[in-house]
Amino acid sequence: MIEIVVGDITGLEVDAIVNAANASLMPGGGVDGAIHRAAGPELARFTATLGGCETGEAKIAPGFGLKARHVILTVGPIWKGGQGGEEALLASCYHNSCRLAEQEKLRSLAFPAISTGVYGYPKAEAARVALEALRQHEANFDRLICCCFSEQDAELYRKQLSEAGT
Ligand code: AR6
Repeated sequence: MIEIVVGDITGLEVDAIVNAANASLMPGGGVDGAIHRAAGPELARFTATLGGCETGEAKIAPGFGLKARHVILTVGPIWKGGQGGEEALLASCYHNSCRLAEQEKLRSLAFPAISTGVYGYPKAEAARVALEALRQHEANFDRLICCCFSEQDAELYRKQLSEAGT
């Protein structure tokens, strides 16, 4: 079952947390800034060696100072009105992050609401895309978590889950 939790993703004790990064993989703001602050400077030193990341792709790093053992870095699409392939790119972020975790035999994985902050993706739409993609990987994990930063955001996820009849 997909879990919807409210809180700061940096505090989760899971095999990996996913970071909503930028293409350079250098520390930014939002959840990315929080993850880098909690992991410590080793994370940026490591991500500097990864050669960046294309939108929709994912890379993996150790968790360093985090409670999570790994960080999966993915780059969400910047919302441009929905005609620029944003939905497929956002779904790819979820699929590719899950695939990396599956390859590494990780059993618990937590996602933030990728692209819904600075990148401007409408939150309800993003929740639908996230849940549709994650449902396809659910069976491969003991815990698959959507970590929302507010109760309001979590409510959007719960609404999508109930509309989908799960
Ligand atoms: N834990 C969980 N969720 C959080 C946290 C947290 N600690 N902090 C913020 N959120 P954003 P994006 C939520 O802007 O839109 C960075 O500068 C937040 O409420 O972090 O993909 C990168 O370097 C929102 O719902 O990511 C990129 O340049 C969600 O995380 C750019 O921002 C995503 O918001 C990526 O933009």
